[in-house]
Amino acid sequence: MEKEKKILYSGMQATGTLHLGNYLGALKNWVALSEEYDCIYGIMDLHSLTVRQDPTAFRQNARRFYTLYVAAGLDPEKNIVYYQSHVSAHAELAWILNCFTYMGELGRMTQYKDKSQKHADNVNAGLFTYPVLMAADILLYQADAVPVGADQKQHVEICRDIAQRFNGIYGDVFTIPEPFIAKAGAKVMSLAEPEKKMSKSDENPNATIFALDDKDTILRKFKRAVTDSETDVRFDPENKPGVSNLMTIYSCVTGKDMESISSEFSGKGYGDFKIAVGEAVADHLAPIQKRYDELTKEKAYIESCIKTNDEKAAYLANKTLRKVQKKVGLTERIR
Ligand code: ATP
Ligand code: LTN
Repeated sequence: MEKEKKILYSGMQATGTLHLGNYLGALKNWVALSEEYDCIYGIMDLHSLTVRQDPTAFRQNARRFYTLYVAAGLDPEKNIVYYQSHVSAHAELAWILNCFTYMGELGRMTQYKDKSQKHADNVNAGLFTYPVLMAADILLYQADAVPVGADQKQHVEICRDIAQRFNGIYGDVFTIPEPFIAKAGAKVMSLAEPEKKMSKSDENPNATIFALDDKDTILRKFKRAVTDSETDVRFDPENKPGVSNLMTIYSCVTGKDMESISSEFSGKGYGDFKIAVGEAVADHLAPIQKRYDELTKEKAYIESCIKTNDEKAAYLANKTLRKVQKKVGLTERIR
C-alpha cells in the first residue's frame, strides 16, 4: 500500500503586500515541498486583526495573497489553499487551547514584545494570545511540518508545548509538529537597515522589495541598498550585513553558493553586484507576476477554488475539533 504523505501546514497574515522576505523565507519553500507533503496553506486573516485594518484594503489584500499563493505555484487543486476566517473551528479550538496556555509563556514571546512596543496604543488581548490561535491552526490539521521563516520558530515551539501538555492529559489527540526553517532565506533583511528583518510594515519604501514590484522599481531599490565602505563581495553577516543580505538573496534566486558569488564579483565592486542581484530578482519574479496578472482576470476560477478549499479545510478541522471537545468533556451534540 502506498504510504500516506505527511501533512504540512503554513500560512501568512493577510496584511500589506507579500514581500521578498515572505517569498524566500516561506512561500518559495512551500512550493518546493508541495509534492512531497499533503499541504494546507492558510490566509491568516484572523491574525491580521491584531493590528487595526482598513476593511476595504484588508479584503483586497487578502484576495491578493490568495492569488499570489496560486501564481507562485501552490496548486489549489492539489493543495488546500483557504481563508482561516472561513473555518470557524480555528477560533473555537483557540479558545479551548487558551485554557491550556499560561500567561508567563505568552509574555515571553518576542513577537508580542516587539509588536506591543510598535503598536503601543493598541496592545490588545489578541496580540497576546496570537500564538494560541496559531497553535490551533496547526493542530487542527494534525500537521507534521510547519515551514516558516526564522521569526516564527518560537511560535511553533509554543504550539508543541501546548500540544504536549494537552496530550499529556487527554492521550494522543494532537500530532506534534516540527518547525521547518529554510537554510537560506529564513531571514531576509531590510535593504535600508540590514540589521532589521525585511517587513511588510516598514515605513521606508526602499527597505522592502514587494513581489509585485516592477523591474525598474526592483533595480532602483537594490541600487540604493545600504552596504558598507569596503568593496569586496564577501559573506560576513556580522561585519557586512548589507552585502551578506544581498548575497543571500542572490543565492536564493540563482541557486549559486556564497563562494561562487564572491568569485563572480571579485574586483568588480558593489555597483555591478547590486545590478546583478536586482536583475536576478526581477527575472525570478517575472513569471509569478505574469501568472498573477492572468489570474486576476480569472475571477470565477479563483472563487471556485476558494469555495472548494474552504470546505475541504473545514472538514479536516472539524474532525479534530469534535475530538477535542469530546476529550475535554463538552456535551456532545444530539443528532
Ligand atoms: P510584519 O513584519 O509586518 O509583522 P511579516 O512581513 O513578518 O509581517 P508575516 O505574515 O508575519 O509577515 O510572515 C509570513 C511568513 O514570512 C512567515 O513564515 C515569516 O516567518 C516569513 N517572513 C517574514 N519576514 C521574513 C523575512 N524578512 N525573511 C524571511 N522570512 C520572513
Ligand atoms: N504567525 C505567522 C502566520 C501564521 C502561521 C500559522 C504560520 C498564522 N498561523 C500557522 C504557520 C502556521 C506569521 O507568519 N507571522
